[in-house]
Amino acid sequence: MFKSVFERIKKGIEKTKKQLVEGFSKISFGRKIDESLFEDIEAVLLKADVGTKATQEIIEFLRQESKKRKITEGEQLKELLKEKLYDILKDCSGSLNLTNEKPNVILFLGINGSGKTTTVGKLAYMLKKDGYSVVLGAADTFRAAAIDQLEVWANRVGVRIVKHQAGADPSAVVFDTINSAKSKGEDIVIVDTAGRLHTKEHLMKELQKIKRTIQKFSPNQPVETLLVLDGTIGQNSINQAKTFKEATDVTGIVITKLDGTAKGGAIIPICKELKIPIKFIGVGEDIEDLQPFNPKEFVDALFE
Ligand SMILES: Nc1nc2c(ncn2[C@@H]2O[C@H](COP(=O)(O)OP(=O)(O)OP(=O)(O)O)[C@@H](O)[C@H]2O)c(=O)[nH]1
Ligand SMILES: [Mg+2]
Repeated sequence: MFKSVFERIKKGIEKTKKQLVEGFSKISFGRKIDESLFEDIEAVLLKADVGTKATQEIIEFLRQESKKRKITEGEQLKELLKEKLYDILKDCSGSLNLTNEKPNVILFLGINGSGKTTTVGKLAYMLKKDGYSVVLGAADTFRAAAIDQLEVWANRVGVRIVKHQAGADPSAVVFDTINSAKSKGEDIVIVDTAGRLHTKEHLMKELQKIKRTIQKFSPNQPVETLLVLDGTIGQNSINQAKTFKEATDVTGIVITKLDGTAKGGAIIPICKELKIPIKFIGVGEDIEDLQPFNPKEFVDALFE
């Protein structure tokens, strides 16, 4: 039995939902709106890692709007809250930039363990299902195990992989991958990279070299560059993301592991502060547990 997309998201963010809903269920909404109700909601939002700035904005909105709309019942505040969360998140989504040029190149970035390789595998599966021919580039040459891990995904999904020895130049792998995809007329190249914890200068140099390599093939095209952030660290991922953003143009964000965290509320400050579209969310370790980020479904799932 296949679960529907909605079921998957709902399941995926169960812990976040629990954090919010449990908190809300402790608050008795069945009372008239008063100051203590706002305080209770505020506490719940902070606990879900929505962050102080966004939480204040949300509470302020609830206060003013409830007055303006002459809302007096606690239950009605819940609808207002949903409205506000959706309003914030609706500008944060975006879809994959795919052009007619072959191959399209999607570059993955992110620190160790954020979920890059897993997401590369899931995305390859999704795109293959959509009818694209996909090839993976094993540009995480830092460890042999990283190449093996990507190869396992390639076999699982049933797509080609281009790899070099461990220790090879990542840009050389990228070059060979695109080159071979081009000669075979394949649609999409997805590049996995190493989790980078070196200096910022090192990061910048390496990424720029990889990007130059990609742009040799399509000079006028921005490279779809997806930054993978670990959802379990909540707002702490924001500074990490800023470092990558300074190093290179990031065109989209993937937030992983939303199934394993009560900090899913961080998606709000991530969206507000980084102003980079969130393109996908990871909601589990299965091959199908990657979903396009849909703000409406996300907010609905939080309150289901
Ligand atoms: N629960 C859950 N686990 C995930 C998700 N995405 C990735 N993981 C797990 O996170 C761990 C790290 O994932 P990787 O894909 O290896 O991360 P990486 O960024 O490639 O790591 P490095 O190659 O070491 O930099 C693995 O155990 C994955 O199964 C997700 O959406 N949900
Ligand atoms: Mg990896």
